[in-house]
Amino acid sequence: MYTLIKQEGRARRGTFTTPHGTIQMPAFMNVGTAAAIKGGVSSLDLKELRCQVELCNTYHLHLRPGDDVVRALGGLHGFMNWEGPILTDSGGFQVFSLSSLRKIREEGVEFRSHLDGKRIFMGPEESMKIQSNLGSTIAMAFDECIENPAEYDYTKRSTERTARWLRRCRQELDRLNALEGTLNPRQMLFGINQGSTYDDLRIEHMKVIREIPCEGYAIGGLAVGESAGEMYHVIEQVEPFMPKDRPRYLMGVGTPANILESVRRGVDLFDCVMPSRNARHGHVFTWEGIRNLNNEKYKLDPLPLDESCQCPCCRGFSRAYLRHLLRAGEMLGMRLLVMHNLYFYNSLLEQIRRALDEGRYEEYCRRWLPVLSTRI
Ligand code: PRF
Ligand code: ZN
Repeated sequence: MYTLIKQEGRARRGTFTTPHGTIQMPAFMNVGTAAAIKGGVSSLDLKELRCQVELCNTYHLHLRPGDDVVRALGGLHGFMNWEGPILTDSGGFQVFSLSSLRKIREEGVEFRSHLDGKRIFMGPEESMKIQSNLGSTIAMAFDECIENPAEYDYTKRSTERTARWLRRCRQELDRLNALEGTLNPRQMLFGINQGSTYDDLRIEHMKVIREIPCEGYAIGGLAVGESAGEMYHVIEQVEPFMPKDRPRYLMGVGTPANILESVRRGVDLFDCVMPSRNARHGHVFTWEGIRNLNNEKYKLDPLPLDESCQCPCCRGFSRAYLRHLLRAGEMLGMRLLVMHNLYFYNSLLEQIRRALDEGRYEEYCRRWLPVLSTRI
C-alpha cells in the first residue's frame, strides 16, 4: 500500500508497505542482477550501505542457476540471505538487450540464451511463473522495451501488445498467488508504460494499463537512446495519468541529476547499474562532484574519497591506497569503491526524502544539481 505523506509541486514523499517491510520513498534499488551485487558486495553489506530494496533479474536467474533451484532454497530471500523487499525485473528488457535471434509474437518472445545459445521461449505466463518461483516482493510485467528512436507504427503495435501482455500477467500472477505452496502468495505486480517518445502513444498506453489493477506502475522504454530532455518530457506527459495512490518507478535511471529531476516530476522509485558499474571503472560519486580515481593526481593523496562520507570505504582508506588497489587489479579495490558509490546513492535518496519532509526540495535541487554533475 502506498501512502502519500507530503507533496512539493509534483515531487512526492511517501511510504510503500510490502510483505517484506516498508519502503521509504523516493527510493533507490540496489541492482543485484544475478542475485549478487557486482564487486563482491553481500546482502549483509547492503544493510550497512543503507539499502532498502534489492533488484534481481528474471532472465539471468532463469538461465543460471534456474528459478527451480532458487525456489528449492527458499526463493531469493533465502538464497541471498536478504530479508527486505526484492523487486525482480521481468526479462522483458534483458531478452531485448542481451539475447540473440529474437522472434517476437503475440504469445511471447523466442530467443537464444547469451550464455550457451540454447533456445528459450518467454511470454507473460513464463515470466510470472519464474518470478513466482523466485518469490520476489514485486514482480514486473513482461513488456517489450523498444530502443529510441523508434518508428511510430511499430511503437503503436508494440505498446498495444505490451498492454495485452499485462492483462495476461495479472491473470497468471493471480492464479499462481492462489496456488497451494506458493513461496510468496502476496507477490505484487507492477505494470510498465511504453510508447517511445510519442506523447499520444505514451498517454493512451497509460490510460489502458491503469485500468488493469496493479500495485504500482513503471515508466519503461526511457534512457534507451533519447536525450535527457526528451526523457523528462515523457515523464511530464505521462505522470498526470498515473494513479496517485500507487508508486511510480522509472526503470534503469540514472545519474544523480536524473534522479533529482525525475523526483521533481513525480517519480518515486529508481534502479540503475551506474553506481556499481562506474565504481568498477574507478569513477566515484562525491559531494564535491565525480572523481576519477585513475587520475595521477591521487597517487600520493592521503584523504578518503569523500571527507564527509561515513561509508565503510571512507572510514580509513586513502585515495592513494584505493587507486593502487584498482591499478593492481585487487578485488578489494572494486569492493570498497562499489560500497562507497552505493552508500552515496542511498544517502542521496535519504537527503531527498529529508528535503521533501522539510518542504525544501526545490532549494535542495538548486544547491546540489550543479555540484553532482561536476567532474573534479
Ligand atoms: N522494461 C523492463 N525493464 C527495464 C526497462 C524497460 O523498459 C528499462 C528501460 N530503461 C530498464 N529496465 N522490463
Ligand atoms: Zn564513502
